Amino acid sequence: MQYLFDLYGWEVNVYDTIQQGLINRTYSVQTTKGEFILQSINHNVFKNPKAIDANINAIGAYIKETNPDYLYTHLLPTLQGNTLIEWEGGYYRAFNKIEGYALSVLDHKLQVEEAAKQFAKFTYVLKDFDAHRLTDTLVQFHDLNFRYQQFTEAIQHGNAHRIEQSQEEIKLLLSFKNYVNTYNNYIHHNDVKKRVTHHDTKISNILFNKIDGQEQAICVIDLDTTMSGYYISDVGDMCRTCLCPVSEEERDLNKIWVDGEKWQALKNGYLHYMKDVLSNFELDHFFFSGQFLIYMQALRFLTDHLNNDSYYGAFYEGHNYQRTINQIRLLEAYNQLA
Ligand code: GN1
Ligand code: MG
Repeated sequence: MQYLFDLYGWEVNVYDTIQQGLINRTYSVQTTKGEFILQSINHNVFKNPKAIDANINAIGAYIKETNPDYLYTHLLPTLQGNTLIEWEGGYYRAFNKIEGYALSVLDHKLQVEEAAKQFAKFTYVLKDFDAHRLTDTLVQFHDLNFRYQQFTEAIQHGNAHRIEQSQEEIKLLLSFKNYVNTYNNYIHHNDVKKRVTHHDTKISNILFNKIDGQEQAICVIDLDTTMSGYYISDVGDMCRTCLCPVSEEERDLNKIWVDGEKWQALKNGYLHYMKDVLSNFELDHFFFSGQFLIYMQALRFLTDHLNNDSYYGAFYEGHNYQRTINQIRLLEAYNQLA
């Protein structure tokens, strides 16, 4: 690590890993100049770290010019001016530490509204940025056809024992195929537009802070999957992670329920910025966003379980199976809002 610290000109007192996401590894680094965030990009998942770097910098430059007061996670350049470092087969980048904290569940509908506003604002401030300038950092990332296809492959060629044990969930997820049809009708509609979309709007990717005693969502983080996409991705992942009092990690399914008032708060917050930007057809799919994303996440967790946890990893036997049944229960609870 000393090699990296030297590139940034840091005199480091202490550093430690911090819990941030399932994919990358993140460190908090205390230096004589203050605290920084250093992160290694998971190269097994992100095959093209340079594209991530270029996307974040392109958006950063645009924001500096058009909206300099917007709080954005600019990449920190090394003393030589690089924002991405290749070292010992890994890829690293750093950020200034932004004062604030992340939450994995929200207790109050005001927090939901705040978070939804902040994610909406991100797409809103970039509404005139040509989304096609961004490279897809994960190809077909939120393509439900692709995720469904990966799932059908896993149920044929995956771990036979796990396939056998997951029959009930497999049947259930196959029976929800109509979401794939709705998704296809949606993406092929003339009034649907691709925009700069975050694609990982789980609630822990918002920083909160207390400002004048009031808790506010101040900033969007983790821009690795920011690319051109559909707004239903972002609203969907908020529905998945903001409306229920427990997270995808919860094993007691009785704790899973969906709060209708929080859903309304999410909608109010998101539409505060995006109401006049979205077409009527897009707006009509606001509720579908949640079905789309929760369903896709259930497919992805079960696919990974059947593929021996090769993508998400597992901290205990059956971890991705547990996450799957959590998300299926969440989907059922979400549908009760309709
Ligand atoms: C991963 O690691 P993190 O928090 O950035 C995943 C998301 C999933 C999420 C589920 C690149 O996000 O798509 O929704 O886990 N990111 C990638 O917790 O696959
Ligand atoms: Mg992420």
